[in-house]
Amino acid sequence: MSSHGLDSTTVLVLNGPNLNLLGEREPEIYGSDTLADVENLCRIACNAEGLTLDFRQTNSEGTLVDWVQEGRRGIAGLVINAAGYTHTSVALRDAMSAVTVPSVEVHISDIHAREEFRHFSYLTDVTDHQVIGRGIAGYVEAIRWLVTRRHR
Ligand code: CA2
Repeated sequence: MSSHGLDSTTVLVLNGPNLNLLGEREPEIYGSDTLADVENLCRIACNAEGLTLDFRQTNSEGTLVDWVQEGRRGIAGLVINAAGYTHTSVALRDAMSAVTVPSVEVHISDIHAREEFRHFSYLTDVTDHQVIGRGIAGYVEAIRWLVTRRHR
């Protein structure tokens, strides 16, 4: 979707490196749905709440930092699956720590049940909520969490 026109009804969903390959391999870990399927689920969840979805993927750390900065204020909420950068990126963590809107960290797989190097996330204590190991339904859960948070 377009990268402009963010407003108070926008849910920004950011996806990090290699998530464009979702559904292509490792279905036992990530399932066989594609990122386009994830986007469709997110759009349905947002539309049902009168929210507008802006769904993006990049393989570039700097682009993710730029997008987090873009969404740091004035939107309904931010959902991020930083993929591999979850476990490596101080820069992304620093960007997330400047976010003033509600934020949710999502991981399709249970990072705590996998290799040791996936157990630590730089984003966990700079996000308001985490949805981990729920498959792609975790994105919808994250959007629903933002909605309940919004109506508090
Ligand atoms: O479980 C998740 O959502 C992850 O964020 C996915 C990342 C991984 O590095 C994290 O530890 C956990 C990997 C995303 C790339 O996924 C692929 C899927 C199919 C084929 C190739 C890569």
